[in-house]
Amino acid sequence: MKNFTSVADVADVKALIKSGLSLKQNPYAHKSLGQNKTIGLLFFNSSLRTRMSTQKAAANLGMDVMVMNVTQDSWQIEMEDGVVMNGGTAEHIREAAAVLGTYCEILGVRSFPSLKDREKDYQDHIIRAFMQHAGVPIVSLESATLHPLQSLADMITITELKQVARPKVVMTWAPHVRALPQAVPNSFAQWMPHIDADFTIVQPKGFELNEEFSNGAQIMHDQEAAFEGADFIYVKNWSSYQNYGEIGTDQSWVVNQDKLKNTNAAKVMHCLPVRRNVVIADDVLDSDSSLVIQQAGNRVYSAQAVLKAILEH
Ligand code: SN0
Repeated sequence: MKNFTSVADVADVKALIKSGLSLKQNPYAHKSLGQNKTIGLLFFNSSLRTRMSTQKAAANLGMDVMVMNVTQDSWQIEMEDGVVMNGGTAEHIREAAAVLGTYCEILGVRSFPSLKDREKDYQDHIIRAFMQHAGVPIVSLESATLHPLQSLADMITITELKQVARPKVVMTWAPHVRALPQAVPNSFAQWMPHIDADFTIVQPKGFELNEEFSNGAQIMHDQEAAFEGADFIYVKNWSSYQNYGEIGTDQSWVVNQDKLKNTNAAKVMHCLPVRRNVVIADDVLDSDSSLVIQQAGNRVYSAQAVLKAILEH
């Protein structure tokens, strides 16, 4: 694998999932693979799981890790080409990315969308600029439109814990108090057709995802009907794609224990961070129905499978 920015970068998704599950059994089996290699992790936005799990994954492979919170610790980086840099930005992405490429064998980049300018966000400008100018493999640590390390961890989790050969997986929208990216649901929808599952997305009218990503899923608007017989329920808020960045707060979509009654003892997933009793109720998060901790634990093996594949390239 050269870069890891979407499912399209993966030649064999099932093999990568298998690699993640095998690394979970034997995390230190490839300790010399990353020897004398460095990964740089650049955060334009907050992170807990992605930052720590990717560091751990790199360490398991024997790599050195450097981390920077770009917006706090570095110079303000200019992203536009051809501008006169007489404003707040001190350094251009052309230099910044190229320099970091001389220090690191792999670079990871996290950058969220503005949720104001849809066209610009969906160009995924920051990660593309790094791919263009760094000269080393780029791993998405969540871009404006996709979060592939999360989705791979989700595929690993479903494959690991499914009780039937072809589970029913339902991704449901849930309310939130802030405008959140579509990256996690776009990405989950993009990966789901690559595993054995029946996949439904349910959301209120006006919160349908970009069809480029949701293509192939069954689309519904009635949460109760969608949950019937579900084996896995993936809960996530996202702001509107159509009415770009609009927040949805409809409380009737909060996922609680009562809503699981007609499911096939569904396990509930969420990428975290989750706002309790805004998105998912305590009675789910504090019960055996919740997989969120196991799911987050698998982030290590998702990142490790990806780094291993890049190092072996
Ligand atoms: C991000 C998102 O894409 O939804 C990161 C998820 C991995 N989530 C948030 O920004 C949550 C922020 C909040 O205030 O709850």
